[in-house]
Amino acid sequence: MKNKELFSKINELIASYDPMVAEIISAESYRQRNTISLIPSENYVSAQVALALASSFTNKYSEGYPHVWKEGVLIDKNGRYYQGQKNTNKIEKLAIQRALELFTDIPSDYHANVQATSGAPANLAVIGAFLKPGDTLMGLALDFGGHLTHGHKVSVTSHYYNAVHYKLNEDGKLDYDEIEKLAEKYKPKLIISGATAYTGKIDFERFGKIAKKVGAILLADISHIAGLCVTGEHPHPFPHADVITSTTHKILRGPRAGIIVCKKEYGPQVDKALFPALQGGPHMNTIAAMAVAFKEALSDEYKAYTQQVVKNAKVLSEKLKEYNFKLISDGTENHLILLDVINNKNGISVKNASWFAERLEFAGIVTNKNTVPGDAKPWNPSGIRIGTPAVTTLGMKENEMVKIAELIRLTALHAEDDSKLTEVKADVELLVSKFAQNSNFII
Ligand code: DSN
Repeated sequence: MKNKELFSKINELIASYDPMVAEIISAESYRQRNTISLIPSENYVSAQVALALASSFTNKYSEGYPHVWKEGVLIDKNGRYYQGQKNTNKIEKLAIQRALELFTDIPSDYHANVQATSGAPANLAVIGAFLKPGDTLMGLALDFGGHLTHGHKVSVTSHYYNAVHYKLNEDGKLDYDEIEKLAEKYKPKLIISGATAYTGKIDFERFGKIAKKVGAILLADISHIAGLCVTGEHPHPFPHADVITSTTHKILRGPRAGIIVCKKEYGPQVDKALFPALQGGPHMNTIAAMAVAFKEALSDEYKAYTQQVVKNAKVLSEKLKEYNFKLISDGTENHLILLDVINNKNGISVKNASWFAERLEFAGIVTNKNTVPGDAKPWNPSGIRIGTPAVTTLGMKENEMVKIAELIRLTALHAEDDSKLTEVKADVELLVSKFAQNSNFII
């Protein structure tokens, strides 16, 4: 049975009990099969990841860990609070072992925690592991591509800690001399390198030197680029960083969850900061799905996938440039492209980025509005963020990127014209449904 038939049978089963829910699930599948997802943090999972999520592990409570720490040494001994953990211990140990294999060269020097329910709790746990309330952390400012949990004013990471921020330079690049100056001035206990909307390569070695100089822990939040780091398409944070965090559902194509990998010496405090300090029972079905996703990410097919993600981003960005869109940092060195659709007098611009994101969706192209460096109003940003992980999973290559650039251009040029955008939408559906139809991923 093909994956598509299998999942349609599963939905028939849901429909036989709850037609209302089944109908909404079908509608979402239809939406995904007929629109192009260019949101760089989205992807499609394999059937085996989806089915592990639906497994009996969802029934189990497993507070604690499949190990205990004794004087800084990890002991292979049941560290759970409830009975019935024979299999949860096996699956979590397997996920940890695969995570270490995937993220490190010398697994025995590191520790992995696979219990964070997403990237935000993973970051909170790491901050809690190393900082006391009131201590200083430093990260990239949100309006320059940083994340809420890197100390933004609406996040608990600035309510409980003293957050200071570095920005990008005028070319949209990290300015390491400036970061070093700020670190020397504010003496943060934790420096966060990583972003949600940064199109350049990150020099983790330089970050590591800066952190060392001021006595800070270096956290590399690689949620967006994890897949590129583990396959060599982007420099790896280790051994320069002390800890890395990542979501597992973006380019890693796993379940919606977070992972923390740290130098072994920090294992006890990181584990304690995640549970019991921050979370309760781990989601064991998600951990099972993570183990599957890590096996996939260790394969040659996955390496080829990440190479294609980068190639696709290059072609898409070059084509958009050719069409006179304004790209922050003039291109991309990863999978992510940031368009300034407002401040571009001599090229393609629109009246409002939020409105343009809606018009793109009308045409079947799903993106997100985003701040660009220097935006004064994060709620009314000037940018559109796009990326290639999802379309690459569907099997799209350079030719399709050229087509997608053309469809974005047409949408921008005719943004006010519903009938023209309906034509674009028909082209989008034709393009994506062909790939969705043949894909073995869950779409
Ligand atoms: N929502 C994530 C992203 O899209 O990058 C960040 O949390």
